[in-house]
Amino acid sequence: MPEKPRDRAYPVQLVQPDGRRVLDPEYAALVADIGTAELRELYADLVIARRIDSEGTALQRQGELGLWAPLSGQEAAQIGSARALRRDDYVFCSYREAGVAWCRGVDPADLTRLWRGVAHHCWDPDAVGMTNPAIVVGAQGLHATGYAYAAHLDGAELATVAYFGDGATSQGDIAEALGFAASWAAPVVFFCQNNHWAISAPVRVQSAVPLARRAYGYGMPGIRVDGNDVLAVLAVTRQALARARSGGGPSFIEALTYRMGPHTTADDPTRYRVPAEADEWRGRDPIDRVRRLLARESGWDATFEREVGERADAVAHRLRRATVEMADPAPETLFDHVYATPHAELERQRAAFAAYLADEQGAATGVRA
Ligand SMILES: Cc1ncc(C[n+]2csc(CCOP(=O)(O)OP(=O)(O)O)c2C)c(N)n1
Ligand SMILES: [Mg+2]
Repeated sequence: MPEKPRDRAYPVQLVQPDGRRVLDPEYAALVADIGTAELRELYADLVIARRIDSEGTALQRQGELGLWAPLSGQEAAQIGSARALRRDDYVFCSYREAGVAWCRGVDPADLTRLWRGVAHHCWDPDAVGMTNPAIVVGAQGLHATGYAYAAHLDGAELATVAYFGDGATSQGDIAEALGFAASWAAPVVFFCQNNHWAISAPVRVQSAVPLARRAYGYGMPGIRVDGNDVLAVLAVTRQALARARSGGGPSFIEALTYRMGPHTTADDPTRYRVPAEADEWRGRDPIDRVRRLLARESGWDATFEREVGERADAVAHRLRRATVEMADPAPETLFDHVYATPHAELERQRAAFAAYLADEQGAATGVRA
């Protein structure tokens, strides 16, 4: 059995919202190498993640994307966990992890292809060790577990991370992944971003106990962390990854955070939540927190702030330009890459679709085939 995690009354936190450090020798030791220079880089990552997000949202509002799933508010959960990873680790994500993608080295020009509807994918997963956005809630937990277990059999010292939300914990796929991973000691970290909402369903209807506590029932440690504290998230993720890579099996991390924006650009959160909730979380903003910490520890100046802003703008510019210049694919290519090998039914559907398109064109031009 895994060690029963110490039942902490509060989530792990290393920096308070006002930028003061929290005395926690156990977890501070895990990020002892993060000095001012490294903290500045984490700050830049947080700002860039938010900038990617605001650009994605703007592009959707301007009609350039069909959909965008905003991450605003969740930057520290994504950056802190992703910066704990090694190159050969593998990320299995949901649809909201553009900040993780940034850390994995996904070209900003590749981030929107799927959301623009011009391809079935955004980037080459093996080039960056991260899967493409997955819409089927929770499915990636199984993929992360299978990959991790296979790597374990191969003797590879790597770990996988499954990113999913609070709502996904109610999915059978996540339950199956947790059970299998624990029983077979698969080196996977289950990283749950508890942003308190699953579209319009509040987290309280997903579980009667803190989500992390459920991990123990599956046979793995579960830990709650302040998901808006990038250093705390880095610390707990490093701990879980080290455990996974050294044969200690899976862990469950519940990062407490908040989705500041809508579920997706197709959602209107004013219909199901009160503004006071977001106001409260604004006071725990993950970027303000690191800015205050840097200011307290003489790591902040106007030049640095300007440079980070310029870096973020350059990323956003690349993302925007690539998006608006993406060519529309030929409609028949919709059928490509759906199956590994062609088959007769697929060909029949492709031919029927081609005939339909020809008919549509004929109707538009007045020339019927
Ligand atoms: C299997 C499945 N069921 C339902 C949906 C519709 N759906 C999309 S996102 C979502 C809520 C997920 O909430 P959560 O896991 O908390 O993640 P968050 O969106 O908050 O990041 C639902 C129900 C889906 N995409 N897949
Ligand atoms: Mg959620």
